[in-house]
Amino acid sequence: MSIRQTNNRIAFEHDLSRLNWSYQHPDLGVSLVSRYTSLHMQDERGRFELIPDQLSFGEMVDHHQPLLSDLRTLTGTSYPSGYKLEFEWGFSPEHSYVIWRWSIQNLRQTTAILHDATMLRCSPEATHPGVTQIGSIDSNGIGDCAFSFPGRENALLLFIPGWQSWSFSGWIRAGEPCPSSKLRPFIHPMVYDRSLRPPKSSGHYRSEMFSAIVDRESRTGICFGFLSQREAFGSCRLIIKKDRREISIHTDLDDVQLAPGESFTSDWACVLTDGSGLEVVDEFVTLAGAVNKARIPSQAPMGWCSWYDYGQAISENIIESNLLAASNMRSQIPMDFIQIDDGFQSAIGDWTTEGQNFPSGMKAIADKINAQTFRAGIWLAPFIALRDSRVVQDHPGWVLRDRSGSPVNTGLVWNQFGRALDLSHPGFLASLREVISTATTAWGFDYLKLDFLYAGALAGERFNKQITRAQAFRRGLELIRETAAENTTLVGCGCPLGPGIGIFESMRIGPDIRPGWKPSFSLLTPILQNEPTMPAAINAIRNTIARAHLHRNWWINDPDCVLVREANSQLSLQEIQTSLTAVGLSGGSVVLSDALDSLSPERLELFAMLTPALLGHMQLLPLGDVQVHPIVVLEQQSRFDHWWLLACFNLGDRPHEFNLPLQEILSLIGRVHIFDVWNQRYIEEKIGQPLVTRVGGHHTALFAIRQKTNHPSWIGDNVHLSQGKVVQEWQVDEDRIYCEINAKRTCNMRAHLYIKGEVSSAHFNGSSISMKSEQNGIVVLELDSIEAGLLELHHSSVDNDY
Ligand code: 9PG
Repeated sequence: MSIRQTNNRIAFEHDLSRLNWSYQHPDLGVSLVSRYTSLHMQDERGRFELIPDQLSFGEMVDHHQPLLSDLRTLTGTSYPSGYKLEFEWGFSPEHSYVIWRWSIQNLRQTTAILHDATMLRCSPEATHPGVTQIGSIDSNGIGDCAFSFPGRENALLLFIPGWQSWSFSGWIRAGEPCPSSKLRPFIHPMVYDRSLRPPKSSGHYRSEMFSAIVDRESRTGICFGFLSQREAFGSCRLIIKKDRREISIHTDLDDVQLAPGESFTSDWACVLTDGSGLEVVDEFVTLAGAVNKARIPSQAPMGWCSWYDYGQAISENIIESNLLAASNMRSQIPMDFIQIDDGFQSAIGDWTTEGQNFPSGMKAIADKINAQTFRAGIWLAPFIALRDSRVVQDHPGWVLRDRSGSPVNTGLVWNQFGRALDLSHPGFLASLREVISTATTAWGFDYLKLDFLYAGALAGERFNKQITRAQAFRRGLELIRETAAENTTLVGCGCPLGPGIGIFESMRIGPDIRPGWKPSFSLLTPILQNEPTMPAAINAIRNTIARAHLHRNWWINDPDCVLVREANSQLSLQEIQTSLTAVGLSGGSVVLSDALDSLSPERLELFAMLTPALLGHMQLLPLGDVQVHPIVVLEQQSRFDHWWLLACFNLGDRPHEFNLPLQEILSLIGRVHIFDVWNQRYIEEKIGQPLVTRVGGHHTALFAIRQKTNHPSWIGDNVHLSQGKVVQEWQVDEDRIYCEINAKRTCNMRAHLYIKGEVSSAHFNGSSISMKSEQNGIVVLELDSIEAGLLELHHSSVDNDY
């Protein structure tokens, strides 16, 4: 007996006699057969694995889901051993995914404890040895469980999304280990859920929330895992070896208590396959964004942050002098907010008592920032505290502890071990509300950078034993969201990603930047070079590329600040350009964190090229070594123009030669205009032969690429990273070009245009300007101190074909 649903891509089938289900995408050669969800749990009879026995299915129901696609849902119910287990499956008649979740109700007279659940298991092994099974399952059904996926082992890429903002994220070649931190007690509690570092055995992987596998030859991809992390934290396990391919999905139930009559419902899990290569992840995160009602403002935040030049050594005077500088340079460097970072508070944990370096108080400084018409931003780390803070001294009961009563390990923070706070404790929740309303209502800040949030999601013995840590964490975030006004921008940082969707307008998606390429910490520096999550330009850039797909699906990505200063920095100009390319092509928030009065006009211009943020986000291409030499593309479009930004990042230490098959990447024919942005240099290429470019270690080549025709064309400029967004209107007659320009700031513009005929006159806002002709029909024009205006060019037409 079976229940089978199909659409023109996939088949989804329940095998009732064998008690397993299968998902197949025959055209792509993907198939998986899994057993049903089972739970590890315990009651007064001991520990056991609860497995559904006979499933009785309900009717199929069609649901109109405005955010997802229309879904056909099916439920199945089972009553093993005094519990009600219910499954719900959603099948999309149009798309190639299925979703499912489960719930358990305790029909017995005693409290049960839930340890974990396995929601997908495609391996033939039955269960954990030594665990009693309750329920019944045909062992043949388990033997059928399997996962088949096309592709040779060394053509497969696996996606690791990473646990929280600072955790490593990236595409790994199957067989290669996932980069991991060596600093066990100091870093692991921060960046790995339950401090679990990536498995060491070759071919084994663990991934938080979701994962993906892509065969770079056939472009077949599968993405699987959870669409939300509100009820429980989940993870995926993968085994990819020559002779063995397995995937599984697990739910961490935190030993939560299930009282008689009570029930628990899981988050939705999902399996999705398609043939779009690495973009299979985009499709998955789009679904997750919809399920969680992501909050996505139309504009990416733009501003200044005190942290990366001053650290904790800030004061009222420092903030005021930077405010003044920001205000004075506003027409050249547009910014929306001034954000005060760590250092204003009397202690980590005591947020409402200002330190001595802010004698006028936080309301006064917020008022001053607002008076200059900037939004006022402030940093808070509301889920963590240091041992000597008043909050820890006065409320030891709010500190999250392990079974032995010791505070749980938060990792090494500010050179000591911190204290995590219990988000299920009513006393703490009341104080949390107070902290948020003080910062927003009493002081007047409307941009909150909320940091070290992972501390609220650490495993421990909570006050309320009937909710999972994911539920406690999510409710804590919801309380913050409700307390802050609707128009307050919340930026998450150090935050487990899944629960933040639908709460934060913006989220840090990588480790901290630092004014140096690699991690550094006094004498330990030599052994920290490959630490993947410590502050370093390379670590911030790597995650910004790897997590680009989250942008505008889950929130506005915060790729962390940019540092362009010459003094007090070890970053070379080329390293800064690499960082600017990553931040710019992420489309995310654009935040400067240098002492503003220390910056040269040239360096300010570099930063200004990122304002306003680009629309869209870069897409990583499955070419070459995606870890060390990632190649990304971002398509740009306007009413009258269509072009691509293509960046070749060399994150390695040695020069690298990139071979770009442009025809394949951009599907263009004939000749193309290529503009080398960082060298402001024109290149013309005939499509067909690959573009070969040698890029130094830590450098990036950024190209703007357009199809070449006889028509005049904008080629590139020094004003905006997009290489064309300054052009608001573009009209071409037989012998005239009208071009409306808006730089959205005052600047000295240097633009490259392609004009086949000779330019006889050029005017900007009615005044004659001079232009320089170069080879290949390229003309260069320079306009000093402009913001917006009309550029009018007369030229001899060579061909009459436009
Ligand atoms: C303020 C900073 C900045 C920065 C955040 C966060 O000790 N530590 O392990 C540690 C880790 C991260 C960190 C600071 C300290 O950075 O990402 O932007 O706000 O806090 O303290």
